[in-house]
Amino acid sequence: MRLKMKTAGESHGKMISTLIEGLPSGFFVDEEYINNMLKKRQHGYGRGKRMSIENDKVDIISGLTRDNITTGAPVNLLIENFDHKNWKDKPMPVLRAGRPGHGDLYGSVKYDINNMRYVLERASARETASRVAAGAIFKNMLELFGVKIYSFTTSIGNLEFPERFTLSDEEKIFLRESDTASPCIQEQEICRKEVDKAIADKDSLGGSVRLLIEKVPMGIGSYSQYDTRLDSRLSMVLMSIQSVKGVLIGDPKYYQKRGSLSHDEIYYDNGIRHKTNNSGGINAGVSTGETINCKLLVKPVPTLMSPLETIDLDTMEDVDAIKERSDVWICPALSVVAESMAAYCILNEFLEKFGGDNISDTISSFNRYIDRASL
Ligand code: EPS
Repeated sequence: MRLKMKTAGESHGKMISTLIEGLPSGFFVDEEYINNMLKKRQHGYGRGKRMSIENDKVDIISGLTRDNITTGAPVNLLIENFDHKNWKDKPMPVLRAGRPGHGDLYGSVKYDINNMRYVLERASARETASRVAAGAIFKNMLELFGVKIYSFTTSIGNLEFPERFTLSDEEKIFLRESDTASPCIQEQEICRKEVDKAIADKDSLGGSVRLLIEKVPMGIGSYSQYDTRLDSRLSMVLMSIQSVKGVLIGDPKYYQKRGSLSHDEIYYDNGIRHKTNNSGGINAGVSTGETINCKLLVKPVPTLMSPLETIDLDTMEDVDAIKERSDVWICPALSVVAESMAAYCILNEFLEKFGGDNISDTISSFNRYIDRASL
């Protein structure tokens, strides 16, 4: 059975929720770990004032024993929107002019929703809290197979940091606490300064983040059909994250080099290895056993304090887009969401390949595969 995750809820509704189907039984769900991931997603540098209102905590209402062990039944996760109480008794403000770069206009035309507020309520990246709550469970489960996932900022605005395709232990430790999702203090300082400048200029920023997925064994995914390729499945879930405009797997210079200088030579040393990893750990839709790495390109936040021009749909006349509370830069939050979505994709592949209704069956099958393939 494939794992399925669906989210529901609006940014200022009572709660947001996640429904997960297909988790094997026998797995301990660590609420503290989920809450830590939720906290990390909330408190990046460049976040707006909304984040001082919220205090995201998960409430798990189904699919677990009293000791927090999965039973194989659907798991339902809830997160309260604290801002709901500030909105619920006021009339819904009316929005008829879509912000350039936002989904307001397009959703309102598509669904014939007169008040664009209802569009942005669901299009909002508030929804990513639901994904992260589930992603924490997926990440934890993958650790049973030795898989670890990291994500960090690789650029802010037009400032690109030197490419890293691995992280040292020291960088991993720094990254854990960094409010800019940076692997070192120098890059963190640069990010903070850029955000401060954007705030002073009443502007917003985009950037990029790199994702590393370590210890996925060779043979995950398949070339046999377009929609079973690991790269197509991974890029689909990563592209689905609000503000992501591109996903690039492997070294961004891979396509510029000649074949003789780009493809990863194969050798044997206590297992099948590659001398380089330019392909980013996936070839022909199948994992190579090297670290999977990809880069996500993130557009600047669309809500601006110095607004761009748009039109009012009632009059079709030019107006300035709305100015309102917003985030200025979201790469640190997005890095947590990217880890969650990557965990969703990779765990799904593991459960499909190794099967099992109980997690110990899945682990036995995984171990048999590793032995059979001499990995
Ligand atoms: C968002 C706008 C801001 C963000 C929000 C996403 O919310 P508000 O309009 O209430 O100030 O803070 O992000 C979250 C609430 C969150 O939890 O990430 C948007 O328009 O996408």
